[in-house]
Amino acid sequence: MKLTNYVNGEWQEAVNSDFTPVLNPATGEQLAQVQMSTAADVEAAARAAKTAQKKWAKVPAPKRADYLYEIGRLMKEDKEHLAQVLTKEMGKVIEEARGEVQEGIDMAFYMAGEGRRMFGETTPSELADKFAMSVRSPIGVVGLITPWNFPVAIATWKSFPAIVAGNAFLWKPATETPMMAFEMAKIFEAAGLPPGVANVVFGSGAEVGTAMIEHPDIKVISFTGSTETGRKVAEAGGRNLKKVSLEMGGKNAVIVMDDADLDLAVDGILWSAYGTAGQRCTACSRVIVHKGIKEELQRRLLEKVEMLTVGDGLDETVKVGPVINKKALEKIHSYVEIGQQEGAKLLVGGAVLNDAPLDKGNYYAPTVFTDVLPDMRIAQEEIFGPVVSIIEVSSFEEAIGVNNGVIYGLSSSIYTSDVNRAFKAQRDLDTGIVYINAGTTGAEIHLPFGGTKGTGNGHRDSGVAALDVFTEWKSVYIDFSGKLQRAQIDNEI
Ligand code: UN1
Repeated sequence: MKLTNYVNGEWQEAVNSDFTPVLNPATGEQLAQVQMSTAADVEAAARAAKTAQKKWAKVPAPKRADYLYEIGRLMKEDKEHLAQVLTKEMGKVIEEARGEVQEGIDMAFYMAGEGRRMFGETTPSELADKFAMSVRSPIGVVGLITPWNFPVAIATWKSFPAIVAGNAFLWKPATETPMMAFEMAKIFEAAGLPPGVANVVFGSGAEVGTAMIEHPDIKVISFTGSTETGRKVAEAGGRNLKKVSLEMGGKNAVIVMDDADLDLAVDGILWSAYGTAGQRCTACSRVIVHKGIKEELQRRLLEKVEMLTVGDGLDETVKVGPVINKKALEKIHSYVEIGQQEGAKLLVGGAVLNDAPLDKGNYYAPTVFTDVLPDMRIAQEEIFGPVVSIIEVSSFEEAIGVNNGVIYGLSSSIYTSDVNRAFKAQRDLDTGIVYINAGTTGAEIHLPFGGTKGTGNGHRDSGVAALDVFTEWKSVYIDFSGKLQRAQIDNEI
């Protein structure tokens, strides 16, 4: 199968005809070939989007929302097929793939609801016989750059608010997961979205991403990916005076206090550390544990880690799928070596799994390090794989300090049965998402998603906050006095 761009409601070959193979990370098998577009394709898509957006902005928001209801319905109808493609292409286990598609469906219906809200504000004017209000207005053409780890959900967090708010978009999905974008584009087409409102351009970040950021008609760039790339996007975006919304890395921790329900904590750690083979921005990669229960927590955790089945995610009994590609496998292993050199103690895992039947895919053993110190590289840098570092602390305050002592700020979690500690923690943990008595993953689409410090730049995906990225405030004053009324001058009582 050859995946071509979707531009102006048509399936179009890119200007140059280079294709790159798409591989199944579980088997190494080639699934498809994807078009590697150029700046010329971005130009064509931006032109189509600009024309389409002018009309789209005039469609009333509740009508724009009707397309999202239809998109949601089609995704629901196609849920199992979408989940199967997702597992084959990205590797996450089928149960999680179904969950991710569900996240997209939820986003469709939630954002469709915004079509009938999209509240503005009315505000008293300082002048008599004058009415003041602020309304959300569409921005124009927006650019979406999405990662491979959540190829459906993250795309919906960005594209659905863009649609309902009256923008047209140009979407560059990750080169590792174009099939999901292709499936979504088919759904946009089937839902009858007017040509040019949704455009998908496949290709590399260096070529297509750069062209999008440099394009004068693309007013917003919403990016999810690494902090390193995000910084470059922000720099180029700044130069071009674009609004840039960034969601980047994480180094998320689960804190386990000495009054925690340990079995509950172990289940939360397992799910958030090894789900998606640790390849979530929200994945738990540090466990900060009170010294009083460290040995016991470690014992219970190890018992369960050793039972995790690793394999092809299409097998319903498998709990941990492959990682995305060989490069990721090498990166994960290099961190394990760094951890050992730094003096951390490897409790389990720490190896590439390549005995048959796993020899064709990219599998890494679920790994636990202990006796990790907070400033070691394995406790500071994002590994994006199934590797957990256990760090011992002696107090609640120390736990909070260790949690906050990284450059990232996406998600954090604390297990405690003390209600006072729980409330203090939700205030003092300096991440964009905090969980009490639950792991670090599992964000729901109607709440803002994003993080502080090196994770973001103040914007949020998802939730009603996403509308702030894709709309601009317009302040409207209606003077019904029939005479000149001067603000700041004619307002004495
Ligand atoms: C991501 O890791 O990039 O909260 C997104 C979660 C999911 C979304 C993760 N709902 O883990």
